[in-house]
Amino acid sequence: MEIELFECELSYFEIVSLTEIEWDVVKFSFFDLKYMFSKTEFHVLILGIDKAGKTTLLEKLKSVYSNLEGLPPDRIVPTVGLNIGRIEVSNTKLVFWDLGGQPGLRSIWEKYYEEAHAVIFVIDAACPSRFEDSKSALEKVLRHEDLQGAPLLVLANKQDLAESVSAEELARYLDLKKLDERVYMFEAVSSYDGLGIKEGVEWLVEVMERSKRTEMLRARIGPASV
Ligand SMILES: Nc1nc2c(ncn2[C@@H]2O[C@H](COP(=O)(O)OP(=O)(O)OP(=O)(O)O)[C@@H](O)[C@H]2O)c(=O)[nH]1
Ligand SMILES: [Mg+2]
Repeated sequence: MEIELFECELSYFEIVSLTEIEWDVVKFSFFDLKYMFSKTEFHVLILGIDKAGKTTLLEKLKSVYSNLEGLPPDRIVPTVGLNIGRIEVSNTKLVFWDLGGQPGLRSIWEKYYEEAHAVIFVIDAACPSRFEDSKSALEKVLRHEDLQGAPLLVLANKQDLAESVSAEELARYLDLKKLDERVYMFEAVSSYDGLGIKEGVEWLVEVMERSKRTEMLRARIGPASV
């Protein structure tokens, strides 16, 4: 169908006299072309309990991947609504949704699950007294059916602090049971100095590009979007 579109030129008269079925063919081909030339767009949820460093991470992502200066840490306040950040990595657009992690706000997270291609779960690796809270919040996220098959990147944040534990230690501590069929990775990062952030994002892009979850979202939304 696309070839036909390239090979024939329709006059104004021919366009106005197209039947409904012919219009469907033209529209379908147009959307297909738009899809072929548009960049892939992925939605990534940034979750984690309060003070884990989610918004600081989002601002660091903006400054690492775009010309925008992210907000400095001392201007970041606890999140109550939603912060959105857009970046481009190679030929891929990433839209990050950063939500508040205070206990009373965590029930809002699930409203974003259906549309998400992947999840970044941020943990303050320098605060073991709150690991249990992070573990149960993460387990609840993983149990939710609207997030089935979504790749998971767990970030052991605040590596610039001497007392922080490594990504391996954090993984051992969390000892997550519901990870069997999920693509996941633990990465040590610092949202202050940027350590580990590029490695994490590049891994995420690679796994989202070939994940079943992406295929499922693509089929649901249609050929014009991811
Ligand atoms: N040392 C250090 N501190 C960090 C790092 N990332 C965040 N912080 C600090 O941790 C505190 C919480 O950071 P936020 O980014 O507001 O945390 P959040 O997860 O968005 O919190 P909520 O919006 O309440 O859910 C702030 O004082 C940050 O400056 C980091 O990599 N290293
Ligand atoms: Mg925040």
